[in-house]
Amino acid sequence: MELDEVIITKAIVEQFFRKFADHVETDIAIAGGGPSGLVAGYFLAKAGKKVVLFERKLSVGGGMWGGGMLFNEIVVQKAALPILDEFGISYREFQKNYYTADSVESISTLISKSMQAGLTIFNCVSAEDVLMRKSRVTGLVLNWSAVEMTRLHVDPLAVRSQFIVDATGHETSVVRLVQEKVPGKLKTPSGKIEGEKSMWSDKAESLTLKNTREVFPGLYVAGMAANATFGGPRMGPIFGGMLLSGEKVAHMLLRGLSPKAK
Ligand code: 48F
Repeated sequence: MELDEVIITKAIVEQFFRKFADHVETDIAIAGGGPSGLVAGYFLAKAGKKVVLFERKLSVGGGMWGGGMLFNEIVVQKAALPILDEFGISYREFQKNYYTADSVESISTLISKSMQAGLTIFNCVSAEDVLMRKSRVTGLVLNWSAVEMTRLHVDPLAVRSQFIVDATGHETSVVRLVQEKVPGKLKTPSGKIEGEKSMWSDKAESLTLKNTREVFPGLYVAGMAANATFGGPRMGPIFGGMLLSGEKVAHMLLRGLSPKAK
């Protein structure tokens, strides 16, 4: 049978719009598709929640692909090995408490297993604002990253969720947007973004978990965004804290969620 370019086009367009329309109202919307956002999405989807993730770049995965300084290995400490086991990512012991995993295997597996668990991902889409009702973040305002990059004057669209997770890494994009709109109201010591501190792996890894929490009604932070928001240091290419942070935010949200979005 002859293949028809118009049918190929219709298949993509119709299927995409069905998928998008199905995710304008969800239980959780995650901004940022690095390791913390993907792990959060995995556990939420696995628990049967309706969860969508928007990633600014063409390739999902954030800062994990390149390991450390483009040496494509990551380090994971013992405490996070159960998450590597959950995903089926292979690792080797380097010395006591230091394990290494191939960064490409790690991130590609996080992406594929989270999607297979039910997470829906839209790539090349940026969160450029939030929806807010009665001092609560209730959704994300989205635009194509290409529109953002080319600075075209095009209005965005919006999606609504019971909870939003800022997993945008060092950029802390969503918290930054809230800070601009309602200055001084974040649940941080100063009411503002405290800002990321210099590298200190040990301290950063434990603080990432502690800082994974609600920063404004309806808005949670995970991963490096949590440390940037609450003033923790960066940790470099050790990823246990990122994985555990994603798991922690998922469990916090599962406790707070009312029945599944339609
Ligand atoms: O930076 P990223 O990997 O965040 P993470 O999950 O992990 C951090 C580590 O990779 C590493 C580290 C650990 O040692 O410090 O940096 O906290 O992924 C964040 C993703 O968010 C996307 C960005 O492109 C990246 O892929 N992003 C940033 N701003 C937006 C966004 C936005 N406004 N909308 C959508 N995606």
